[in-house]
Amino acid sequence: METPQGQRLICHSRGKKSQGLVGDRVLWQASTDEGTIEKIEPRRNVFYRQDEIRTKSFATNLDQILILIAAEPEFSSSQLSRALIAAEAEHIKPIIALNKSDLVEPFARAWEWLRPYRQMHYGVLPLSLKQSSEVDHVELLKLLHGKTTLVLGPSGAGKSTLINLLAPGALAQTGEISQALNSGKHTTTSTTGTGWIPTRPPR
Ligand SMILES: Nc1nc2c(ncn2[C@@H]2O[C@H](COP(=O)(O)OP(=O)(O)O)[C@@H](O)[C@H]2O)c(=O)[nH]1
Ligand SMILES: [Mg+2]
Repeated sequence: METPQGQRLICHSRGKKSQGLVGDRVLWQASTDEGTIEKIEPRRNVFYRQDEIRTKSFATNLDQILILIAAEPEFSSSQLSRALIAAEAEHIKPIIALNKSDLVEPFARAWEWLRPYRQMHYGVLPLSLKQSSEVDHVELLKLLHGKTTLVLGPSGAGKSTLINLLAPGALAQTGEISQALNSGKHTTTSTTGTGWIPTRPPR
């Protein structure tokens, strides 16, 4: 939990099980060394993570999601589609970005493969996050400015690189949420790392 002053506290919920989601706004009360969540404010939307087996609430109060994929490693079309559907269902704006444009051949292949998405109203933003010149990211930075954005994409796409670029040191501070997409009995080999970053300007 983070206070309006930017102080971070570990808070427990009143009930046995935490009902909180990433992005929740809460009313809390200080206890001796930490805090208790008294109430979760109404949510303006909820982003769900879904697979064949279950649906799990994942993050809330979002302005948009950034689906970050890259020329390499290959990405799964079903994960891309699921993310788009989950966003549309909650009226959250999706942005698709294809990273690693410096890898010319795989990038051209992926770009071609994304043609249907480019032809829908989404568009796809080409990126090379490793090239640290601001000019390359100015478009993305404009889209993220002042917005609460959930960044998701497969492992290796460049999420950590992006977060470091936006807020050097943020990874050490906030940590990163990583989890298997299909954990449980019918586990597949696909794993997705997801990082959440508030892209609002610092207070
Ligand atoms: N060639 C190339 N590599 C990149 C680019 N952006 C990130 N990478 C590299 O891709 C790898 C995975 O990036 P990382 O940010 O850790 O991905 P994450 O798993 O989504 O957090 C790292 O070795 C990065 O240095 C890029 O634009 N071009
Ligand atoms: Mg990472």
